[in-house]
Amino acid sequence: MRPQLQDRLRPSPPPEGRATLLREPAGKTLPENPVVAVVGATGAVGVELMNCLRQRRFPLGGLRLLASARSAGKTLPFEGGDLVVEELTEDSFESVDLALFSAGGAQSRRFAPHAVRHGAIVVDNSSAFRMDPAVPLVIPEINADAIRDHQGIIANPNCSAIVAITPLWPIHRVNRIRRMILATYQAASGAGAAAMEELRRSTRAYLDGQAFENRVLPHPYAFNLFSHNTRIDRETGYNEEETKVIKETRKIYRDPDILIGVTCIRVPVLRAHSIAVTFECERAITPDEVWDLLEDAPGVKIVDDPERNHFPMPKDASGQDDILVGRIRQDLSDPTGRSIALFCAGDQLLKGAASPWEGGGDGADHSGGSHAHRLVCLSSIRSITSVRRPSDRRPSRPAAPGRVRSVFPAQRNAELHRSARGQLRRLRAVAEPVEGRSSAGAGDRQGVSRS
Ligand code: NAP
Ligand code: 2RA
Repeated sequence: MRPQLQDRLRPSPPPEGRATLLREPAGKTLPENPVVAVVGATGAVGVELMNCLRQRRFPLGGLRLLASARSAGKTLPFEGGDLVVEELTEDSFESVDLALFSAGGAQSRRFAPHAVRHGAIVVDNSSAFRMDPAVPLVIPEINADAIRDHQGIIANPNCSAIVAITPLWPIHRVNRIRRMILATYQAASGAGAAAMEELRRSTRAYLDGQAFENRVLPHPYAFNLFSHNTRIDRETGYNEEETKVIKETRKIYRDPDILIGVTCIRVPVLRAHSIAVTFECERAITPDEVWDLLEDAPGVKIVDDPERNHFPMPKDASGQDDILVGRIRQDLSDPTGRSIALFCAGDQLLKGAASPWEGGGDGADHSGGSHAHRLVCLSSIRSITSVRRPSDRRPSRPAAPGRVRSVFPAQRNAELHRSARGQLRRLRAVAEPVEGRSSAGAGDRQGVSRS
């Protein structure tokens, strides 16, 4: 049963004709100062996109803000002035070089081909084209090289997938992860600006003892959590969010056989997703090795301070490009020593380009030669110009005030790992079959649990 389900979740070919519709000269690049259109400018992602363009001094040749007819004529502040929001139409992309789509799958499916026809490169945040083989699905820290083959559209992955698999990539590269189990704690921000407002208003109503009718999300949100608000596939039992995580991970990792179990949950957090991750490698692996692999990994910051019980939290992750990773420990349920458990949190509205195009991501040369090509790489995700140059790398970068940059002392680290190894030895002893011993072994197993 299970292999069949996993097979169902493998990447499937796109609907006929779609790849042809998108076909453009492969690897097309941008001018030095591109005219950018933000599609969905009034939404949760759109607002962040504009912040990123401004804060990172993206070399704009012009900026057009597009949204639905409801927002046409509204103004949004940008660089000291006010820009007027226009209604998205098929003709919105005249002289646009780069179109950043964050207005939902239906809008992407309908309008992205028009943007491409007008000569724009589209970076799409929706799920409309992610599994199309003609469309690169890119996390720059992992597969920036895929951008080279774009034919007009570059897709940005599902945000839970980004937060979970970016930190796992440096591990997967050296000791293949054959199986991962994820449990997400997804913030309101992932469901858009209206869901964030529903969380605020329903919490206020709850505290004031007033009735509140939820309109955006399917269940009461204040002081509650629920299974992700996407449709469940009755055949697999997985919802759309979970299915995206599985399929997209396989495409991005270029590993169709990686086994993934995932449960997606919406929690009453305003911003930034958190994910509990357990993964099993092909060979034995220790928390020390994971630390070594992640300490300088692009787009990742270790936050792991057992003394102060300080680990990744959405509050700390909010507003920063790095994904916070901590609670790195041996998974004691695997007596072979091949499994690790960890916890991560990432601001999925921002997350976030490192600089793999500068050769810092996977060791390959993704520079692509021209500055314009680099811009395309940079634009492939929401925080378009969040570039960390080699000189900015963590060891030499002072932590910003109030930011978490905690690494517990080496001695304490060693102690903890010795104790984890001890636990693992005890676990192995319990797991090994011993002649004459009852299979229950409950008393022995208690020795493994925390006191
Ligand atoms: P949102 O806050 O609900 O914003 C939606 C945006 O799309 C608004 O600007 C809205 O304009 C616009 N829009 C809606 N219908 C439109 C139409 N018919 N024509 C033109 N514009 C239309 O949603 P969001 O969270 O920003 O997400 C936007 C997209 O990004 C979705 O595809 C989502 O799946 C994807 N995404 C979001 C996240 C995240 O963390 N939030 C992560 C990954 C991907 P009006 O204000 O005029 O209605
Ligand atoms: C969510 N992954 O949090 C989505 C964001 N589009 O629901």
